[in-house]
Amino acid sequence: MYETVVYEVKNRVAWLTLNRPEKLNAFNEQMKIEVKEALKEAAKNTEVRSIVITGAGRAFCAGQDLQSVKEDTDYGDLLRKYYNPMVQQMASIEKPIIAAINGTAAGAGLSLALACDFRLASEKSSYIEAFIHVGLVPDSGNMYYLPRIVGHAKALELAILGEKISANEAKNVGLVTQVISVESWDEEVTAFAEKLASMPTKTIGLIKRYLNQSWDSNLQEVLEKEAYAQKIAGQSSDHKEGIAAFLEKRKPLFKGN
Ligand code: LHQ
Repeated sequence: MYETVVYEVKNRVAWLTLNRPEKLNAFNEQMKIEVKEALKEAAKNTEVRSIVITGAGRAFCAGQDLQSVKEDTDYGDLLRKYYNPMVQQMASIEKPIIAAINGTAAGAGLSLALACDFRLASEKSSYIEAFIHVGLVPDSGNMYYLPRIVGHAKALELAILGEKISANEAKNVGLVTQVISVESWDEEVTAFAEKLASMPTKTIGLIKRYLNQSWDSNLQEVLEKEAYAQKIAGQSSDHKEGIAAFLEKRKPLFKGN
């Protein structure tokens, strides 16, 4: 049983809710351990074909719990022990991960959203690279993902000026995929997650793996990786189903393998 997160599986979707609302879902040690554990569970469960990370209450996540850090803590060690493995775990999970950003995403809470594959934004959500306000640098993959998502100049601006931006501003700079109204939030997030869960999961995993690797590869290497991935995708049962459905003029029923 988890204490700081709620984890449930419904209709092929794993829902991971950060659950320290009185602390705006800031990461204490327990929550770092439990998020990693719940993600492991979702990755392992073959029934699960998409993963949603969201927050309880009015925030998505306020980053590191600043009240729970001991004075003599080596922040480098803290990152190496908890945050960095979590970000690497998320990149290595070959299922789509959706950040359903219900409210404020700050500091490492924003990094967590950036490490997801999709970001759905509630119209109430806001985004702040809070690190600078406590004299820290962006961490937990923030300096990797932010410039790749919004471009170098905008990343620098957000990281150094540390201004809070709204959901609509986040959409305008490409930080989030979609802004959703409060009234249709649950329904639209569920529909998005369930749609992803009905897609060819194995192929999604390959796309995720090789798009990530493309940043460190040259054209020749990417071409070879595409050929390798396409050989695997071409042998999947979802590919066979996709072709059969196309020829029979019907909707495909993908099983995820
Ligand atoms: C919090 C927090 C919080 C504890 C709100 N902790 N209680 C990695 C490795 C090593 C070391 C350090 O850091 C890192 C990565 C990081 O994440 S560094 C950045 C850490 N995060 C921040 O600096 C964000 C701090 N929070 C804020 O700036 C604001 O609270 C935001 C902008 C998130 C929300 O503002 P408001 O909506 O005005 O809410 P509030 O400030 O009134 O907060 C509500 C409560 O939540 C309040 O508690 P209280 O008992 O007074 O009601 C806050 O103290 C608590 N809270 N963030 N990170």
